[in-house]
Amino acid sequence: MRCLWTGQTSVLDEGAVRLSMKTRCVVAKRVKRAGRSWKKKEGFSLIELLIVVVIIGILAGIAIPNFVRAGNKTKISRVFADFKNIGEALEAYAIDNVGYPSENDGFDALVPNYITSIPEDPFSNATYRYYTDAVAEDPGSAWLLVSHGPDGTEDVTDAAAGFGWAGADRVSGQLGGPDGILEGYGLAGRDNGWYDPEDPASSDGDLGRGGP
Ligand SMILES: [Ca+2]
Repeated sequence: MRCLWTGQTSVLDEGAVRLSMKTRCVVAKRVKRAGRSWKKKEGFSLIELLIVVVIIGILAGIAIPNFVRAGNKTKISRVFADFKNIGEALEAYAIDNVGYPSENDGFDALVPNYITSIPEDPFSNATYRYYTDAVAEDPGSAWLLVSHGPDGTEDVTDAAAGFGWAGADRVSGQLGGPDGILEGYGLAGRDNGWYDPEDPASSDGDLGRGGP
């Protein structure tokens, strides 16, 4: 707001108008000064801003890992629920076909007669991995379903572990996760074996379910 009073008078009432305009001018200047002063007080100093940034950083440092852990927990539950459904489909298939699908046939052999669709691994956004000792000429005796686990990378593979299908390493049930078995399939004591939420060394581990 600019004060434009120049001392000129009105044709109606010179005194009244001049006084009124003078008053307006003074008020306008004071309001302007008050506004500047208020704006100065309103702003933050650099130190205040830095303190706010540090506090936000500390809070984020606490909240983000908790958020990630909660997300992982939900996904782990989903993985094991999916494994249960796929495992039941594999067993139903084995009854009708006297054996499990080979790794080459994979989940395609199950859909749609034994399961409507195969859900994706929430940790890889791709299909779960399926391992079995069944081959075209051999109905096989076991299967293993594997998720990438919270780190989102493939760590447990037949090539890495050398699965012993008939040996003591074969497991029935959940592998990794809060309630899962942490050994089996030649992966005991390996950092890149099954995912153990309590053990940071296994943070890249995978999740699995062995059957029957
Ligand atoms: Ca992994």
